[in-house]
Amino acid sequence: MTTITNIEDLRLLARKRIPRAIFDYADRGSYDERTISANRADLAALALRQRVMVDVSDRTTATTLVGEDAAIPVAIAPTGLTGLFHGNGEICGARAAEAFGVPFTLSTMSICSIEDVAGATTKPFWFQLYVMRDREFSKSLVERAIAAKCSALVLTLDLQIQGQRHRDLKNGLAVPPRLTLANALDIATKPAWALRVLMGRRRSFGNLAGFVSGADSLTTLSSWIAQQFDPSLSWKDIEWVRKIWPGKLILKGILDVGDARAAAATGADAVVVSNHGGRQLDGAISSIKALPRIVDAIGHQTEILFDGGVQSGQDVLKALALGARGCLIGKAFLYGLAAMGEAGVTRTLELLARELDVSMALTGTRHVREVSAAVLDR
Ligand code: HOC
Repeated sequence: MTTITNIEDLRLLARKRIPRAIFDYADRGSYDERTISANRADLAALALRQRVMVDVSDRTTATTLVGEDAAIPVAIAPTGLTGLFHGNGEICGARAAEAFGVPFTLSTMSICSIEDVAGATTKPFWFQLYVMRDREFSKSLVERAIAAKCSALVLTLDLQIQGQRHRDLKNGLAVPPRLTLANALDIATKPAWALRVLMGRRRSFGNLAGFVSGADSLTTLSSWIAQQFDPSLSWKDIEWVRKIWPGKLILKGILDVGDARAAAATGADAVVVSNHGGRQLDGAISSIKALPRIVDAIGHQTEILFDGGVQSGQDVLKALALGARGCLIGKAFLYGLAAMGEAGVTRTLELLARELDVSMALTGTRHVREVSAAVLDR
């Protein structure tokens, strides 16, 4: 087997090991995928500043994210359908994150439920909420997160309706996966995946069991989202969330300075600068381009996390240089998971940690909390 030296190696392995429809769900974005490309290109365009003759023998990548210890400034992002990438995928992700010492976020649209993940881990994880039209159901999800002792609620703001993902439509992506002739032929070449996922107990949305008929046999995911997700969500709803959730609140999906100010005014503990990994408004600016503006506007009052195109420790360093406290990883997490299960998620985290540590040393940085714009050559 090829030696895995970077996230791209995990991505290529993932592509070989899981059905194309599932891989594409993670790998691709909405419409013409301009934003997904911009996320990567704008990160790549930032140059690092090489420094020499600085004693970097004593270094640390450790930090805190919303007050929680993190071995590296990274948290696992909420990703839908994670349990289809590997059997019990959310449990694998949460366990790997726990052992490595970084936060794990469980999506509302997960395959393993809140209770499944809580039962398989010992440290609190973060829960991501999509607000549904049925507010009582949304409230019940929050109550379940409280009962499971989740330590933060990540409220996603940028998916009131779904940006069209051409590839998912063309692939006929459904949950649980549908056995069309094309899918069956594809799956036949991935017997290990089929054994783990299709033969396993968890193949549909764990958190939604019993919620709506149709959630178990969706024609298209986007039509189901259109029926269920609440497009009327607005800033006044944050007060409602505050009433039902007593813990730390993280608002995800901020790209605009005006929105950032409104988010900070809610008193949220953190915001995530994000364009949903290029999966929502195609043509929106890259997250890294938005980051400095948002840091300027609200960095003095709110912790700022970053999400969008992070595929290496150098990307993490660049986001920190522009004012982020830490980064969320979605695709890099799913590639590791799909490639090698829990060990693959650990590998993703190890790769990011090692690259971050080496890049810190070569930019003359000892402590991750000391990273500033000075590590960039501008
Ligand atoms: C119905 C499953 O954040 C994404 C996710 C989840 C959206 C719901 C998908 O795909 O961007």
